[in-house]
Amino acid sequence: MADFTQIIETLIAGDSGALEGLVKKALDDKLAAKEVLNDGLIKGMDIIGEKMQSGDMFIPEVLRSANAMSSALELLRPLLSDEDMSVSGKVVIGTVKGDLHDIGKNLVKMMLETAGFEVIDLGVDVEPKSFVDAVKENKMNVLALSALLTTTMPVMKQTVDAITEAGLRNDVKILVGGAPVTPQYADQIGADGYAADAGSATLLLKKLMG
Ligand code: B1M
Repeated sequence: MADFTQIIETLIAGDSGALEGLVKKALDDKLAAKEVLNDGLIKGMDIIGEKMQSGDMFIPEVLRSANAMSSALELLRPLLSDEDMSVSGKVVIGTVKGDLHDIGKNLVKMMLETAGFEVIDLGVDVEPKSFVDAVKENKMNVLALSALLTTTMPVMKQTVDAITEAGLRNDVKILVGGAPVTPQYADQIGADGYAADAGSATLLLKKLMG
């Protein structure tokens, strides 16, 4: 496996410019975009999570790293594409109310778009009603919910319930994901599916859309 130590350390340092340079170099050296993503950037974010938990990194530093990650992802975007562009699906995506984490959600959005899905992104901190309105107004057939905090997972259930109450449950497939979410939780709240990462989210949706 290639050595991603420098990418990981630069991500942790939150140096966007240097990180972009390293990612470009890795791609010039013919490393696969998926490898740079999974073994470099995502691994780095996991270490940042551990440092955050142990009090070795604080919010402003984590935010700098998150911004560096986002610009590095933009470089990878054109290379994470899928050859099969034949899917037709209209997806509303967002991070649920109370939750500001958007890197994973943006990655899922990016992969869905490159797989041919039309995606409306409502951003972060999205109320159940806003998801309902977006599904209704745009006649979307998929709702994709992201949550990174155990405290915001219940908002996923509130959102599924709001969709049901609005009479839209049969019109839309609901997909949930995010680090604390499990397949059991997806079942428990009546979602149609759970995906552990952006690649599986795309595969699962292709399957659900038949
Ligand atoms: Co926060 N944070 N954070 N944070 N943060 C975590 C999630 C945490 C695990 C860190 C820790 O303590 N170890 C912890 C949550 C603990 C818990 O609830 N279990 C935590 C906490 C506690 C907090 C605060 C409460 C801290 C505080 O204020 N004291 C606070 C909450 C703010 C809020 O949301 N209201 C907070 C704030 C922040 C920042 C704003 C500083 C920043 C977010 C910036 C941003 O997103 N723009 C931040 C970050 C960066 C993290 C960590 C370090 C990294 C998250 C990340 O981007 N990972 C995170 C630790 C960790 O996850 N290891 C942590 C990379 C990303 C690619 O992975 O998002 O998991 P992920 O997405 C994956 C999969 O989960 C999946 O696909 C992606 C990969 O392909 N996926 C889906 C995600 N959504 C999906 C949807 C799908 C399908 C798959 O279908 C719809």
